[in-house]
Amino acid sequence: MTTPHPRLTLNQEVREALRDGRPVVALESTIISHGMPYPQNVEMATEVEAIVRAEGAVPATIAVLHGTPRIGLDRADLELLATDRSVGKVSVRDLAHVMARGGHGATTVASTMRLASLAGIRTFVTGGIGGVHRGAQQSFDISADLTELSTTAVAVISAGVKSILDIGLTLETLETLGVPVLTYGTDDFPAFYSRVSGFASPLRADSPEEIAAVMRAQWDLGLPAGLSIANPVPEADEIPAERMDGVIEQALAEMTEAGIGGKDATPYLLGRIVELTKGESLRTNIALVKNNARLGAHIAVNYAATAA
Ligand code: PSU
Ligand code: MN
Repeated sequence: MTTPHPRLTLNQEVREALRDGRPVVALESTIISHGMPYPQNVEMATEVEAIVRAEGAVPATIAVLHGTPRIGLDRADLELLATDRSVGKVSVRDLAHVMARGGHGATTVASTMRLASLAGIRTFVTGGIGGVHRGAQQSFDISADLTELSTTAVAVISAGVKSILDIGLTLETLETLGVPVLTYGTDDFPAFYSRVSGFASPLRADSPEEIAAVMRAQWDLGLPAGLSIANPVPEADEIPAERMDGVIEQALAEMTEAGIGGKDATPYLLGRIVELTKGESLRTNIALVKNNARLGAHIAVNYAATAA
């Protein structure tokens, strides 16, 4: 990667790391602006960057600021994303519009993947990916994260799929789209807050080296899809599925009652679940993102080492 894309601004640390072939880990910003309350959001973003660094990679948090897609942010940028209510939730369909208007945008998994790929970053850490919403048979609400995974060569490390979504239909859709779904260290596909979803993982990987080898083989073949790497939340931080089920049912019922849908659905549900669990879900969310940052950095280090 010698010529960064002309519409992107990379900070110096990220630019130099990519130039030298050193490991870089992309991080999204919707989780900061629309996924967690202040000040836990900015604390989480700062700590996750520190973990990535401690494990030997360079963090690149991604957002659109003043109309420019930025790869690698500083403390003031993170603070703005965490506090400024004018920061929109920007998925792939919204990218060009927020750029043309010179606005601020927090990028979702889908748009972060696309910008990371344009910058030459192949490893991306988040908390949870979007998927097929429950009731999608009627609403057609299927996250653009899934279509992006089918076309963009980035490995996305998450804690699986939340049961606010239809986990079975999400896995079926990922199969149709040709996206490898690998769970780290176990045969059970995880459900974000819980280590087990009741669904078997399509594929399994037992080391960061193995995951890096899958990435290399996938893209050496010219297969277009990214990878979904599911990393179960640590046992000490999980909320058992039985306990989350009732909370999620209640949040979904209230959302329907309030007539909320579309891009507001996921932020609404996450916020309501934090309230209903009296903050316990937020602690779990933060713990699993940090756990993913550790694994993601190890994957990026191993992937860089496989370069020819
Ligand atoms: N899941 C979380 N926290 C989040 C998101 C998902 O636990 O912040 C965000 C991610 O940015 C993801 C987006 O890409 O929600 C999916 O939104 P939608 O379902 O509208 O595609
Ligand atoms: Mn949606």
